[in-house]
Amino acid sequence: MSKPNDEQLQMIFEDMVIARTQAGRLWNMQRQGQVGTIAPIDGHEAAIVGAVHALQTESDWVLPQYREPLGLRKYGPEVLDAFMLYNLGHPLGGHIPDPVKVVPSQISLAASIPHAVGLAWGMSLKNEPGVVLVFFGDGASSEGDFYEAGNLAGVLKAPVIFLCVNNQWAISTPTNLQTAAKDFSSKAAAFGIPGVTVDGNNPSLVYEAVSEAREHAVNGQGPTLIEATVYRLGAHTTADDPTRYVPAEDLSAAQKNDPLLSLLQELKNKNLWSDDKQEEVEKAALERLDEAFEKAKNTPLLTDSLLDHCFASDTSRLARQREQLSRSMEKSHE
Ligand SMILES: Cc1ncc(C[n+]2csc(CCOP(=O)(O)OP(=O)(O)O)c2C)c(N)n1
Ligand SMILES: [Mg+2]
Repeated sequence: MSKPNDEQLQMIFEDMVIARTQAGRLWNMQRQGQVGTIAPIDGHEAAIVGAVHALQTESDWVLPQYREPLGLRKYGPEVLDAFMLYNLGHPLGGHIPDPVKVVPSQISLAASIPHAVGLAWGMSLKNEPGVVLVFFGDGASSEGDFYEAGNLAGVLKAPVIFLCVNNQWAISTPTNLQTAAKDFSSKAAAFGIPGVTVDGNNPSLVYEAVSEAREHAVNGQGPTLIEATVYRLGAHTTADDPTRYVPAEDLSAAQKNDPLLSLLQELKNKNLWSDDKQEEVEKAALERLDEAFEKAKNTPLLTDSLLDHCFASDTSRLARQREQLSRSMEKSHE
C-alpha cells in the first residue's frame, strides 16, 4: 500500500496552506464586493489535496464539485486562473486549457458524475492510460445522477474513483437527514464495487485510499467509492449564516481536529516545516491569488459567445437574452 513519503507530505501541506490562505483572502474580497460567491474550502483541504497528490496529472482527470478548485494546485496555475474568470462572471470562465486534465467546476449537484463515468469509459475503450476522479458531497449523493452513473460504472468497470467528501452538511441539512444508510461508502454495495470510508482530516489516509483505488482501476478492476469524512469549518458559502444551524459545540470540536493543525505539528516535529516557511508560503499564496485576480479582471468579457452557436441568426427571444446577458455582465464587471 502506498503512503506519501516525507517530501510528498511537505508538498501536500504546502498546498493545504495555500488553499486555506487564498480561501481566507477570497472571503474578505467577497465581503468587499470584489469577487462573487465563494464556497470556502476550510476543513476540506486534507481530503482534496491528499486525493489529488495520489493522481498522475499527465494521465488522470479530475472533476470537481465547487469547493475544490483552490485544492487542485498540483494540476497547475491554470486551475486558479480559470476559477477567477468563472467567479467574476465570464460566461465561458472556468474553461481550463489543454493539456490540464481538470474539468471546470460547476454548481449543479452530482451533474459531473455521469460525465466522469463517460470520460472513464471512453478512456478504457480507447486504451488510454489513467483514471478519472470525481469529487462530490454528501448532499450530492442523494441525486439520481449518482446512482445512475455509479451503477453504469460498476457494470462497465470504468476506471473511475468516486470521492464523496462528507463534510456533515448539505447547506443546513445534516447527514442524518440526508441518508438512512450507516455511511456513504456502503452505497457502493448496490453498484457491486468496493466502498471505503477514510478519515478525510488525514491526508496520508486519503492518499493511500486513492492510490489503492487508482491501482484497482488501472488494472481493469473498475471503480471504487471513497467517502472522506471531514467537518465543514466555514459557512456553506458567502451567502450562508451557519451560526443559525451548526451547533457551536460541534464546530469547536471540529476546530480542534482541523486538518492543518495535526499535520503542521507532525512536520514541525520532523523538522520539515517552520514558522518562516509558513510565512513565506502564505505570502506567495496571496501574491499568486492577486495575480490571478488581476488577470481575470483585465480579461475582456466575451458576452456574446455563450449564445453564438444556437441558431444561424438570432430569434427575437435570443436577441432579448443577448441584451440581458450583456447588461448583467457589464453590471457584474463594474
Ligand atoms: C441539482 C441541485 N440541487 C440543489 C442545489 C442547491 N444546492 C447547492 S449546494 C447544496 C448542498 C450540497 O451539499 P454537498 O453535496 O454535501 O456539498 P457541500 O456544499 O457540503 O460541499 C445544495 C442543495 C444544486 N446546486 N443542484
Ligand atoms: Mg456536504
